Amino acid sequence: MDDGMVETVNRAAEAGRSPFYDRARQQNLAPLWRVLGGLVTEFPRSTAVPAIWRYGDVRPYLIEACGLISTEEAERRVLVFENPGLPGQSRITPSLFAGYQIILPGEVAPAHRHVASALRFIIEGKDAYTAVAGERTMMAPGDFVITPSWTWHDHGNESDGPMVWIDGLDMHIVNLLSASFRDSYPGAAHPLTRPEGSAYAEAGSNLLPVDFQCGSQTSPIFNYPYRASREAIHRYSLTRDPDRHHGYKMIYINPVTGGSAMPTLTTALQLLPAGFATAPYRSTAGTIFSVIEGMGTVTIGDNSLEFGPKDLFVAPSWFPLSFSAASEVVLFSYSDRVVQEKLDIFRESYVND
Ligand code: GTQ
Repeated sequence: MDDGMVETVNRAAEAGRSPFYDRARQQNLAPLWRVLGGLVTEFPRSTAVPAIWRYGDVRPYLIEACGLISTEEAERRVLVFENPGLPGQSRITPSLFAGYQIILPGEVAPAHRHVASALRFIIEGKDAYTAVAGERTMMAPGDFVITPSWTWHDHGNESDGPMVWIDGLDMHIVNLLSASFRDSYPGAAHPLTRPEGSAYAEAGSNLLPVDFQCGSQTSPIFNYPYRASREAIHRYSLTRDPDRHHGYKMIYINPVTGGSAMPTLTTALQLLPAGFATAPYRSTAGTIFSVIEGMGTVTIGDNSLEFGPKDLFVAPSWFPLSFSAASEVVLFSYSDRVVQEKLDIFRESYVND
C-alpha cells in the first residue's frame, strides 16, 4: 500500500467506520491506523527529488532580476532554489533553504538580524563585504561566510561588478520549532566596532586569546577564506589515498568546540582527484553541493547529472550518491547532518558494500 495506511487495516471494513471517523473529526480526533504507515516510515521518504541548477542557465535570471528590483526594495535580492518536488515552499530539501543572492556595485543590503542562521558561499565577484556584529569581512569566490543566529548583518558591494553568493539558511528548522524572530536595524548599516580581520586574528590559527569568552555555539570565525581551505585540502590530499566514498572530504569546524562551524548546518569541502570515481554512499542528511572547481558526473539515485564550475545540485536524504571526476573537482556542501547527530538520528550507509 502506498497511501500510508497500514496493512492490518481491512479496507472493506473501512466503509462501516466512516460515521465514526466523521464524529471523531468533530472532536478534533483522528484515527492513527489510517495514517501510521506514512507517518512512521520504514526508511526515509524524502519529498525532495535530485536536481541540478547550471550556472549558465541561472545567471541570466539573476541579471534580469537586477533590472526589475533594487536590493533596497527587495531587502535581499535572492532567487530561491525550489526543489521540483516541493514547489512554492522555498525549500531545496524539506529542512533547508538555498538561494542565489546578487548585489550590484554601490548597493547595500540593509542590516537586520534573525534567529535563523545563514551561510554565504561566494560564487562570483570581489570586493563585496558582509558585516557581522560590527565587523566587516571582504568576500572572494570560494569563501564560506557565517552570519550566526541573532547577529546584525548587512552586505555591501564596493566593486565595479556584480557579486553572487549562495545563501544557505536553517529557517525551515527554526520555523518547524516555531522559534523565529527578526528585527530590522534602524539605518542601512550597523556601526563598525571592530577592525576587519579581528575574528580571524583571535581564532583563525589554532590559538585563542587566554581570556576568550564565547557566548554562542557558532564559530567565532565568520569567514573561512578559500585560499586557506583550498590549501588545507590540497595538503591533506598529499598525505593519504582518497576515501572510497568521499575522496578527500573535510568539515569546517568551530575551533572553540571542535564541532561543526554552525550549530544547525554541517559544511564541508571535498576534493576528488582527476579520474576518480567514488563508490555509492547515502545518508539521512539531504545535501546541497556547489561546484567550485572541475567537471564531472554525479549520480543521485537513477539520475546522472553532468556538472561544471558554479553549478549547484541537491542529493535528498537516502538517495545513493556517487561521483565521477573528469578533472580535479572541488565541492562545497552543506546539510542538516549536525542537527541529526545532536538528536541521535543520523544514519549513513555504504551502498553495495
Ligand atoms: O541575507 O539575511 O536568502 O534573511 C534569505 C533570508 C538571505 C539574509 C536569504 C535572509 C537572508
